[in-house]
Order: sequence, then structure tokens, then C-alpha cells
Amino acid sequence: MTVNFPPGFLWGAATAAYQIEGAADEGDRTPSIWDTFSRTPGKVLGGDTGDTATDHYHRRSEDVRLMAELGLGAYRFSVSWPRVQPTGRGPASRAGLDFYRALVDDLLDHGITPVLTLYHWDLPQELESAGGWPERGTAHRFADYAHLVAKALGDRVELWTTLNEPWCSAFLGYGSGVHAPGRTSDLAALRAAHHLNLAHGLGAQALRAALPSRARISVALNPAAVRARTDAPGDLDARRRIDALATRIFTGPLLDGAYPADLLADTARITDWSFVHSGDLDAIGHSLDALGINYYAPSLVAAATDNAPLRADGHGGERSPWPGAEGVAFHRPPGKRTAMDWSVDPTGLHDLLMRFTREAPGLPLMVTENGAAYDDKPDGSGAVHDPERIAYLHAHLDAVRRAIADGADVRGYFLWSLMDNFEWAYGYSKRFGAVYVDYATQARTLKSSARWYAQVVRTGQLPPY
Ligand code: GBH
Repeated sequence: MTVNFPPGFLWGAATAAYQIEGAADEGDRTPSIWDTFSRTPGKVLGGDTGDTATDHYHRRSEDVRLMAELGLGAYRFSVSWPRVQPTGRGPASRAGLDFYRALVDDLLDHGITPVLTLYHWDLPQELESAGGWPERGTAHRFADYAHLVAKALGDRVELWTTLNEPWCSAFLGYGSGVHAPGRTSDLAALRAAHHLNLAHGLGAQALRAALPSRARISVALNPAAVRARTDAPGDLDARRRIDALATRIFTGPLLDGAYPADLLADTARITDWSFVHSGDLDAIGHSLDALGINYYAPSLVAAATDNAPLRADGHGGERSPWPGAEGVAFHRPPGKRTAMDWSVDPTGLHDLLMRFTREAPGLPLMVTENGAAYDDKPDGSGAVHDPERIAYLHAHLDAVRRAIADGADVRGYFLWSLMDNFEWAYGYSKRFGAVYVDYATQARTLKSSARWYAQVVRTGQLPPY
């Protein structure tokens, strides 16, 4: 069956500032929590840091030409907060803003729609030293920062995303500690989650005040496609708990104007949630023009029968990123796996798109990230063949197509990632790119998946598989 994606569908690829820019000490940039964290021995695999990353800061024009070669209609990137507002407060850095002005101009010159994310995990270290996301003031600092970026780029950027995956910022950053700033406190993680929600709400208000009315505001969540291992009540309850902590802790305030009652009950041992002030939920609700969904893999849970420890985020950390989910065991979903050891299951993406179609009727959806890591290596001629990634992308795009056919209003798809990059706690050991990066020379090579994706973008349809 040949099916076209809707006209105007945005075909894109995504990156994030700390993962690609490098130039950590250039311009007025100060350290972010990821500089501090990655420079701390033992935190990132191989001791890797984003100091140089893929040197995108210096290779911006070459990288935009690559995007044009792929025929991308859109590019999702993030702004480094400590590059454009070095201390996290006060005036903007001219040098910092100039970099993003030049990037956006390059994109527009090539007919590529810029999709700007304000926060992809690189909090200025000075704000962390003042308490970070567990402190309410950080949400206000974020709104000021949002205003400053909107003033600088609002004349040429229409699509704005406040936060990328606030779950990771809160629960990996402050709960399990496998991400920056590496704190391990259940209470701090829950406070961080609320202040990230509040930052989104106040940030959206600041954007509306500064942007022309055509601007569109979204947030990119990583909702869990979580399944119960059986229909036994204990397993279904495990599923409910993880769904609350992964997804409804964000969509509750965003879509329903309240935190879910079961989440409050599950976490009552940790907090009475008195850090939620009156008025906060009004600021957070009714703030979205679109919802971004990042999807990689499903999770499979069950009641822990034998005191099985909670699996943290698949990386070294022994602490759980799931406060209040004691008694939940994570199991390995069946099926094929990527180099992250995540299972390949596109039905999770279809399910999520249909879920938000039901739960947020009328709200446009966007797949803001989807992709996979594989052990890519150049062959003798320097070509990089990644048939597994093509299979992954094909299957997931097919899931998007099916969701659209089933009534989901999906406006775009962003492959993660444009190029190989700094994969957070895994450093450079995991490659998610459609473009291969030789870190010794910074040479970029299109993988076969990039050529495949270029064809999908050009034709607007999936080739037979
Ligand atoms: C995204 O994070 C990021 O936005 C991006 O920067 C990153 O490079 C990319 O994906 C690839 O990792 O149920 O406990 O097993 C995705 C992070 C990974 C967080 C899977 C949730 C499963 C948690 N997600 N993880 S668990």
C-alpha cells in the first residue's frame, strides 16, 4: 500500500547543543552542569566530554549544507543557555546570540525550517550552584532566558519548544544521578519535575509576550510506552505507577490542569507537594500549541515478587529514577535490540500517538525525536552501511503513518540524530547519527540510512520494504 504523508508534513532531523557544538570555552560561554559532570571522573563512559563534540560551532555552514543535501525540510536544534546568557541571569551574550542568528539565517537561506528548543539539559552551572531545578527560582530564570532568546530570534523562528524531556532532567539528573548534575534525592527529583513544569508554563508566557502571534509553542516529552507483563492486578498497578511518574506527572498539569491523584498518593511518603503554589497550575495549563513526543523503546514492568531491585536507566546507576515506585520490576521486553540494548518496537510509538489523540483532542502532535544507535563502522572504501537503522526508521515511520491513517494529527517527524554525537553518560561510544562522524578528523560521511531518509523526505512516502 502506498501512502503519502500529509502535505506540509515537516521532515526533519534533531540535535542538541551540548551534544554537537563543542567550543565549550568560546565566546562568553560559561560551564553548564554537563561540563561540570562530564569533567568529573567516573561520570561519563571513557571520560568523554562535550568540549569539542562534533565541532558544530565551527562547522555550522558545512552542517547546514549537509542538511540541504539530505533535503531536510526542518532542523530541530537547541540553544545553549550558558552560551547566550552566561550566568543564567542578566544580559545576553552578543557572541552567543550571533551564533544562533547565523545558524537560523543559514537554515532559512536553504529553505529549512528552524525548530528551536530552549533547554536540552545544559543548565548554567551558576544556577545549579544556587540550587538548580529543585529550587523554584530556576523556573523564573528560565522564563527570563526564554524572553531574551525570543527577542533575538522571534522575527525568524516560528516553532519553539521550551524543554526537552523534563523527565530526564528531573529523574536522571536529581534522582538516579546518571545525568548532570548527578544528585540522588527522591525529593529533589520531584521538586525538579514541578519546577520544570513551571518553567515550561512561565517560559511559554514569556514567549507569547515576545513573539509574533504566528509563533507555535510546544514541549518535547518522552512519555513511556509502558506495558504490564501480565494482566495480574499487581502488574497492572506497576504499569499505572510508572505511567504516572513517566508521563502523567507532565501531561497532568499540561493537559488537565492538575497532578494526578494517584501520583500524589504514591509519593506521599516523600513529599506533600507543598512546593506547588497556588497559581502554578494555571501557568502550566493551556500553554501548548503542539505536543512533541520523543520515542525510542517501550518498557515492560511487573510487580516485583522477589524484591528484585529496580533497574535504573540501563546505565551503571544503582539508584532508581522512579521515586514512589517501590515494588515495580523492569523486565527486558522481547525482540530485537539496538546498541543501547533498547528493544525495537514501533507499536509503542503508534500507541503513544493514539493515546494523545484521545487525551488531547485537537492538539497537533510532532515526533520530535526517534532513532537508534548501532555499531556503525566505515567499510574499506569509507562507506558506512547501516541496514539495521534503515529497518528501524522504516518500521517507526510506518507506525507514524498508521497513526495518521487512524486519525492522529501528526505534523512532523525528526530523526535523532542528524549526526553521531556525545551520547550523554555513554560519551561517544554510541552512534545515533544518519551522518557518521570520524571524531579524529571531524569528517562527516552520509550513512546509507541518510541516503534512504533523503529519499523518504524527497518523495514524502515510504519505499516498499
Ligand atoms: C533522548 O533521550 C535525548 O533527548 C537525546 O539527547 C539523546 O541523545 C537520545 O534520546 C538518545 O538517548 O524505562 O528506565 O529504561 C532519551 C532518554 C532513554 C530516557 C530511555 C528514558 C528509558 C528509561 N531516554 N530511557 S527506563
